[in-house]
Amino acid sequence: MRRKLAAGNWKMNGTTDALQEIAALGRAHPEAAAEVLICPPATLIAPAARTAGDGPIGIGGQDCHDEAEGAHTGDISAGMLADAGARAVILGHSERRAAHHERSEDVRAKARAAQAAGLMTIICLGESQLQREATNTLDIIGAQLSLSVPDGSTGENLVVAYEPIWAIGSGMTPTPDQIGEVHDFMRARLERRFGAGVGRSVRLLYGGSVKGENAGEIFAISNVDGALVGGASLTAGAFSPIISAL
Ligand code: G2H
Repeated sequence: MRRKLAAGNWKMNGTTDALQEIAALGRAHPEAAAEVLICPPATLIAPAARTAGDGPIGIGGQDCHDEAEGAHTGDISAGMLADAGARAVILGHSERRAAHHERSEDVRAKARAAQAAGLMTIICLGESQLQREATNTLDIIGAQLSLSVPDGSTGENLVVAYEPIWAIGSGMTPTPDQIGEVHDFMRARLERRFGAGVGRSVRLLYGGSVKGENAGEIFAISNVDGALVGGASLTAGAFSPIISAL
């Protein structure tokens, strides 16, 4: 039985004032059956972890370097994220693949480093509008999945998030059939690569314009184990109904 997961990706939003949203979320879901994560900007990870304390909200990062330390100005290692109180890290988000030219091979190297540092990795995949129209979406997803996910991944240290690029922050969501087709495909691929035990234990999240109003319908889709949420995770008021829908 896979535990449901709601992960909030704050992207480049939030200063110390926003910590009150984490405190409020913890108060609203003191015994959440689902796992709840907030991934704030790196500057807020340590104070967010202090705010979350031993409560139900876990804290994660949004990226890490693939090396443990060294001459990499501006970068942060997985061990540093863990040291600051993170238990997870988002990797390969399409905004990083686009703006920082991250290839799936780079994402895999980062994921290997993060898993070695004890972090749960949330690896993001997704096709653009152009790719959906011009090619077979499942070919794109299959290639990203096999190249981005490291060998040795398990149900504990790997979560995969399907985020069609055209649905991110756009208000557009795919149909339930479109989401289900990709999630069933990812499940089959993971089972083929890692065996049924591990393949069935990896959680698959949907991401892209998830909000309180559409969360219930999305969570009812086969092989959707939760959501990676951007805009609607920035306040406790907006994120709370999504958690409740899990
Ligand atoms: C997709 C998602 C969070 P939003 O980027 O990863 O953001 O929910 O704002 O579309």
